[in-house]
Amino acid sequence: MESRSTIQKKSAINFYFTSSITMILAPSTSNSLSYDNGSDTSYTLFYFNFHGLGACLRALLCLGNASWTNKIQAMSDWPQVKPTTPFGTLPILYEVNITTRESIEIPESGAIERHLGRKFKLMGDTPKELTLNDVFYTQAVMLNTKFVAKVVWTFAEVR
Ligand SMILES: N[C@@H](CCC(=O)N[C@@H](CS)C(=O)NCC(=O)O)C(=O)O
Repeated sequence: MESRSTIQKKSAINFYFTSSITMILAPSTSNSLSYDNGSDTSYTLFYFNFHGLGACLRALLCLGNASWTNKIQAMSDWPQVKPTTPFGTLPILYEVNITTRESIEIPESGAIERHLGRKFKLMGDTPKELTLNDVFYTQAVMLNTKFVAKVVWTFAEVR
């Protein structure tokens, strides 16, 4: 059985590993980069110029080979934009069917992650695979929540 601190260190390593892959696949700081795979669905991911809750979503869009735009919100005019969003937070995913013009606006990172997982058929094909995915997902969210609370928002002397 691994110790609590070993598990925490591993979760931090995983977090940085995922972030590094995302940095290669989809830089967070470029303004409105577009990627086009010629499909009839296009996506715009609206988020800030850091990895945060956008990292996993950018990686999913790349792994799904989607046509998408990386729309970056500057912190300077966020106070004006905030009230125009559904919950006053980012990320938001905009999905448009280019043929029918049908569109959907999705707030909440977890909802977007699962939506893209379903769209790109990454959720599993059997009840067992779905459940194992769910277990892994829930565990990853918990580790990330703890990592953010303990490392990101904590003063060095308290860590
Ligand atoms: N439950 C939301 C939380 C979103 C959230 O807190 N986003 C932060 C950035 S990571 C944000 O928009 N902060 C700006 C603000 O609250 O004004 C989600 O998972 O999408």
